[in-house]
Amino acid sequence: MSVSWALPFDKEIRIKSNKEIDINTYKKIHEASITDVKSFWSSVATELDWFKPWERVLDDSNPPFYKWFVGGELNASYLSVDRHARGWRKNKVALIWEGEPLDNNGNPKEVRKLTYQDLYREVNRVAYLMKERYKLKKGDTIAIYLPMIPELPIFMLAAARLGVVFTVVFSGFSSDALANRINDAEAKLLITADGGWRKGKIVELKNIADKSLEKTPSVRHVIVVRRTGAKVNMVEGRDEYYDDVMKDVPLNTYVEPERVKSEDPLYILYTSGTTGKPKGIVHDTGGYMTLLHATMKWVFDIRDEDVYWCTADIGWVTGHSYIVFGPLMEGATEVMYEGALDYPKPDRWVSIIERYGVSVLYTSPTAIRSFMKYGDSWIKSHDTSSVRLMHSVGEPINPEAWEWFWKLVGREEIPFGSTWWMTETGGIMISHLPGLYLIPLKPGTNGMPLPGIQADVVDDNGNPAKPETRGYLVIKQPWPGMPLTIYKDPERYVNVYWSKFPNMFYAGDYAVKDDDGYFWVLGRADEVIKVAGHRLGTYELESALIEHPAVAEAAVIGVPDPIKGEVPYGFIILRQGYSPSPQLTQEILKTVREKVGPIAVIDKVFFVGKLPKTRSGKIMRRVVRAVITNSQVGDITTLEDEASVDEIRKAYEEFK
Ligand code: 6R9
Repeated sequence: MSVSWALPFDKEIRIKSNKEIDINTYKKIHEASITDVKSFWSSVATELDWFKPWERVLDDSNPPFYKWFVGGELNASYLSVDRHARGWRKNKVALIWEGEPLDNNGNPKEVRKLTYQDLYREVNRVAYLMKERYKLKKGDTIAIYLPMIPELPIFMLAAARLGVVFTVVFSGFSSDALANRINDAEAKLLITADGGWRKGKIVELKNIADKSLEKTPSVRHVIVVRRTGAKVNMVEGRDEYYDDVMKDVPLNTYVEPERVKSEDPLYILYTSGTTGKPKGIVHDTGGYMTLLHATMKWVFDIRDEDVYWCTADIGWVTGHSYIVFGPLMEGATEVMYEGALDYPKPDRWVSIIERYGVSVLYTSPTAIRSFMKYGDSWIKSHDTSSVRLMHSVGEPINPEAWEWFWKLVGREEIPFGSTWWMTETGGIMISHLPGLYLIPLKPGTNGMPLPGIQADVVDDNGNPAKPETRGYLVIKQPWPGMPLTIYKDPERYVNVYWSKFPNMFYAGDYAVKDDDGYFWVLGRADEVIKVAGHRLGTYELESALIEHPAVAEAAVIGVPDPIKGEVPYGFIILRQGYSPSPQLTQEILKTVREKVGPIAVIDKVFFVGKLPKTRSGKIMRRVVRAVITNSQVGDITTLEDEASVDEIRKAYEEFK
């Protein structure tokens, strides 16, 4: 658990809003919404454009494999593109994209603006390509490993158009991570690029992908988008450049959107858990799109005149839901960027706000804390007055960072929340709802569960936890946007999420409800860590560590960090014949980078002779963590050898 601050439960901030209501009124509205979630969500879903209406709102005959809007047919690509391109939003800008290399004045050298008509054209052409050239059909899977360029959402939307299930792999993951995902998903096509720009360097995606492709027999074709112009290896008969294959596809190509069933999968997104390899979370179409529609309205209050910007990467769920499907379904104008928020200078992000007049901003606590570190002047030198609403996501936000940001960018007058949700929930679950009803703000809180979402904090026995007491976050009724399953592993889906407490979805987070009923998510209760908002499993990092020939055993824990929220520390037992050295540390870290990817940076490595273990041999990471964070070690009666605790303490003291 990464939170070390005292929660300011009593601090209440009221802002001017015609949606303002007091917390008790909200509670009554919420209570009413969850007495009958089926009719509640059914009324929301009617706002979507269905090809065929559903026959049953919820099929709950086989819990926890719930199916929403059964019998209904729709298409996520049609909802996101066709409706706007064929109506009055035809010439409205959907996507404003800027690339990374910026000039000396901090202006982008490349900006692309795609209207809904442009998007429609490209999505149709790519769908045609997938269907006719690569013979993909509904139910096939593909993998996408692209930088943050417009082709990324275009390929996702084109796949959705055909009912082809896609899995996007974040461009910070390694060849091994990519290969594992491709193999689990049995992807037939891989879309990648000759590279992408990040902080002045080229991320060589095709070169990385080449290594994966040595062990991914399912992939028959690779499409390579030219982005950097770098020369890459092209395998005859397998690899083709995007611009080459698109040459023959006419501009007026139309591919009829597949009428997919509501419960048909839209995508698979791999995410880390406590143990084992990453889990392929499968999202449906009808429920997922319904939740996105609701949250775009309620949480972001999205309007046609807005310029919306979510600063996440599409490789994570936040980008899937709130860069691709959510905002486009609502016909919004949004900003997308390649590179980093603070490169070449710490004001890149504020200059983006200024340049495009961003009005709705969705960003992360890590970003906010790093802006805070750079200092106010970078922000003050730009005009951010267009921002009228903002939220953060990915990790808890500490009240200091919240207040600083709210004063400086929020002018102490606009709604600013911290939306809680996760890959598994598909969309936002706990939040402030400035577009619907606005309860008073509190710095650092997540707010209240959305209407139709029955979230709660429970104790070890699954009973509601007392107010202001730490418990586990659960969701007590099915919701649209919930996973269909874990890909090819339904049993694991039941075990991980539905077995800790009967009939409740266990999120894996610690949380507190305050006396007013506000939720405060504190951090993970399991072995998942959030490094700069990126979700990593300690198990994956440990597996990568022990790949190095010098490493006999390894334990990784998340340690609080003032900017990134958490950073991983690694504790290593070396094999006989090896001794600690800075060079060995570097080598070991390189192995982790190769196995997991450049995002997996282990902050510190400690060499120890013993690790705290249970008598059955399980490493007790919580004991390691307690020593490092100087907190109560707790019950260590199951510990096999108490000297291991001193070992950790000693190694850490020496480092300090
Ligand atoms: C959307 C996303 C999920 C985990 C989740 C929790 C943490 C996300 C948060 C938050 C406190 C918030 N988390 N938002 N904690 N306040 N507003 O991040 O999905 O990558 O699957 O991570 O992130 O710990 O369990 P994902």
